Amino acid sequence: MKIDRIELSLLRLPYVHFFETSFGRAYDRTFILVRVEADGLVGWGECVAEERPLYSGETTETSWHIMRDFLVPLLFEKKITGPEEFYRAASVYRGNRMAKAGLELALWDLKAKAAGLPLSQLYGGTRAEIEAGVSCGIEDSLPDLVARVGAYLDQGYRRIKIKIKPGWDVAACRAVRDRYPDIMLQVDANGAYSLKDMEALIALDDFRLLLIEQPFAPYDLWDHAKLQKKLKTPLCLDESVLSLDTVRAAIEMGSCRIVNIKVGRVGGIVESMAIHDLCRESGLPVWCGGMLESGIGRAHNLHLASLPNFSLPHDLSASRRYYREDIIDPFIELSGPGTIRVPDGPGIGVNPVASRIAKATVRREEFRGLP
Ligand code: OSB
Ligand code: MG
Repeated sequence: MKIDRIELSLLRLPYVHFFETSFGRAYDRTFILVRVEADGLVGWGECVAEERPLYSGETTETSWHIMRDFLVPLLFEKKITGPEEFYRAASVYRGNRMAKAGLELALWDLKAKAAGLPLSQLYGGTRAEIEAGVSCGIEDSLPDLVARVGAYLDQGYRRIKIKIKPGWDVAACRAVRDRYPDIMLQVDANGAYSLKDMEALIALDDFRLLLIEQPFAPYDLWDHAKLQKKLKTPLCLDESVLSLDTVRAAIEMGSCRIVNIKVGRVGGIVESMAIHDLCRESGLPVWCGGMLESGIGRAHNLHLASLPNFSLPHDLSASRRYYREDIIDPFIELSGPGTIRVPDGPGIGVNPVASRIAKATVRREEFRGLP
């Protein structure tokens, strides 16, 4: 296989409903689509870096720069075609994991299409359907939040995550729990707390939450370990989990009992699978986080989530939860109450729609290797 052409596109898609976290409110998403052509096949990846460096230090512009000036030349110069080979070669560059993952995903899609297999089969996935979940942003009022949770439950979702921040935490959990005493509920702070907020965090222990996600800053494995000792509820790390090594340290320190795996944040599928395997050996369940991906990134997540230790419900919802016009055909839908089927066609198993991609594209650049 020889890579003929790589195309990067910057897309902007409006959300169906604004999404507010402890970082602020967003009305749309800007992200980079990666399209790689080889031997008449096309592989697709999505780089989940956001426009502003809030969730991560990477942005759409840093990722574009790293892909254009370092990763794409590396691929062409070394005549790399396989995702594992790309992962090893790209590891000479530090950080920039979302940029690396965007390209690696496209190479995985190509590899699976060349083999005529769905990605999940290439990964050793064991599930045909995964447990879906919805991540609910911060709303203008508690009644708005409860109404939104109710609407998602009516659509069939069975696990709800709510975003919290200081001042929107205990009351938000109480409002949802009072109305829905038995649902699977969890919270995500995106690192908005510090040790001085211990009291509010310990109060969350009373709401029978599945987990509390990333209360403290990303680098802060130590304070997470201190908090975990004081809680019955499992802590789950998101932003802190950058690599296999951080997961090993977190497990040894007791910083969490559950791990959220995001393929972009950890720098690709190879790293995600290594984290999955370590957590499995260590007795920690993992689940697949989301970055409000388009259908292309979400299809990739569905395949990853088919691995055996992805045993808690995921931040994986139907296309219409996010976008009115998702860029794939068919849309991702719930296949039963709270479940989504893993696509079973070759590669990502969903079809990108050129016209919708063109409509959402704000910039594009193509690269070709030497003949
Ligand atoms: O912290 O999990 C997060 C979206 C963007 C950035 C960070 C996060 C999220 C979500 C959305 O919670 C989950 C989804 O894609 O459904
Ligand atoms: Mg999170």
